[in-house]
Amino acid sequence: MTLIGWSADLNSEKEMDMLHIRTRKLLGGVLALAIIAVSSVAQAEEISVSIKNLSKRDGLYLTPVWVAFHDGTFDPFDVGSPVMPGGGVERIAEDGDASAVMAGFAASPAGMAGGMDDLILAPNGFPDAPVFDPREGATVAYTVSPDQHRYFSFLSMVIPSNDAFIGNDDPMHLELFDAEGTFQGPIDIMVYGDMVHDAGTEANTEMDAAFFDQTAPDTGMTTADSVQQHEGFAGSFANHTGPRTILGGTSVAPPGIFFHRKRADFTRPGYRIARIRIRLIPNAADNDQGQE
Ligand SMILES: [Ca+2]
Ligand SMILES: [Ca+2]
Repeated sequence: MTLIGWSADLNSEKEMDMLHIRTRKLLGGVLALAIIAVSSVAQAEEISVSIKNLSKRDGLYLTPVWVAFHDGTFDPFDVGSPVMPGGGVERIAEDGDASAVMAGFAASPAGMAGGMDDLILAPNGFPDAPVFDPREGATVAYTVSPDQHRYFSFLSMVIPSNDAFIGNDDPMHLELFDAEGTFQGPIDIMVYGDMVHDAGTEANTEMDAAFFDQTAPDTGMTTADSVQQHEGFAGSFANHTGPRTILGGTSVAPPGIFFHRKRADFTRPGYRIARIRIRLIPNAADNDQGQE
């Protein structure tokens, strides 16, 4: 897990200065008013979330990325344990379908407590499917509150595969704000090839795999294994077994997408799948106050 990381907070000092300015402006008023005003400063932050597929040309695709901002209690999978059959992780990992995880999130304690989730699309790449092509990126802005959205989670399917996906196991690992509400960024989450999970819900036959000969959702040979690090495609650096289908192969549906034997092999040392970059967007009101 040391491969997920982020750099030091560069913004907290400025934010504290802003807080002090606002607090001083309220000193003439009643104490209760000051407390309400200061807490409102801490509660509304604009952030940007940028997803980038880092795999090279003829490399891997990623389905639209499910992202969530929550209180740290939403935990849809654990490495070493099977996922719920037919649940949100299986649907994402096999078909890139986020609807089940979004429904599960909305009904969860984290969702009920004001958690927020979204599906980040990449509409400019492959026609008719908002997937992240190799090298493609997208950025979305969100208004988050340190109280309700302290932690960040994400999930996305690796294409092509039977049930390979990326996402954080520990729902409290990616901390946007500390307990005092201070933004912990700028945050860069690097996802490497050895962080690709196998959902354990479908055999890695490389048949009935998205982009190859999968004809309908939820097909393939069902398994009930634990989530684990993905072994790699057949014939990959880490997995020498079986005839190669994906690596060096060309997709069937949609047709004609080539997957390079090395550039689509996420088990090669240092292979970079994706980067998720989270930044605080400077607040226009803060800037006005700073200039006074
Ligand atoms: Ca977990
Ligand atoms: Ca599998």
